[in-house]
Amino acid sequence: MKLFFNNASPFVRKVRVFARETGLDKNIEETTTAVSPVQDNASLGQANPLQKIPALLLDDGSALFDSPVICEYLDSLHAGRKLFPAAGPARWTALKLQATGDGILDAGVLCRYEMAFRPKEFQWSGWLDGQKKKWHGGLDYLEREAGALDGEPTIGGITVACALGWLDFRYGDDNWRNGRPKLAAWFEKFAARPSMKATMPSA
Ligand code: GSF
Repeated sequence: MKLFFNNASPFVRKVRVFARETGLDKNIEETTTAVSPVQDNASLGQANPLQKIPALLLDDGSALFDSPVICEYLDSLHAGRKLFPAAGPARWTALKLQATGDGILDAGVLCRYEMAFRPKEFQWSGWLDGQKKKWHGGLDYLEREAGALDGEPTIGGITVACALGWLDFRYGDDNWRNGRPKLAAWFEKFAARPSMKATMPSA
């Protein structure tokens, strides 16, 4: 399997952490891929028509995207404890945590694109503030529901941890830990896992 990846992408990090937690990382070759919302990347487009990473090229030539789909596929490949719980309350909790982490990232990534790619004269602070409100809403929700993150890792915890790690990486000044002590304490423990330490973001 070949993973289109770069070290700055939090969605790719989800897949890399997931692969390490399930012992599948040795089966995945990584190919460095630059992405931009305003530049064509035809070779990535063959694997993912949306031209986003992560995309996973399988040995039969087919490809999977996006991060939730790739992670669920990886979960089908190993015989250990499943990180996507089977149908029932635990599954909905894990999926909702995943959706919250992904949503925080979607909002944060859109803000970065606004600032990095849109010409300054067209940037709109009201729009940036609106996205920031979304990611802060997600963080407040996680603080209220922090108990749901306890226990063995699931796709929910992995996603939330990658989102928080990315906020540290890109928006350190925003200080997401302020007023969110339970989430901060949970993250400190989770971030010490070898899978997280081996996948620290870098530019
Ligand atoms: C989001 C992937 C994404 O935005 C997923 O895989 O879960 N829902 C998808 N990837 C970004 C890179 S990153 O910030 O992780 C990407 O590929 N952006 C390129 C673009 O053209 O938007």
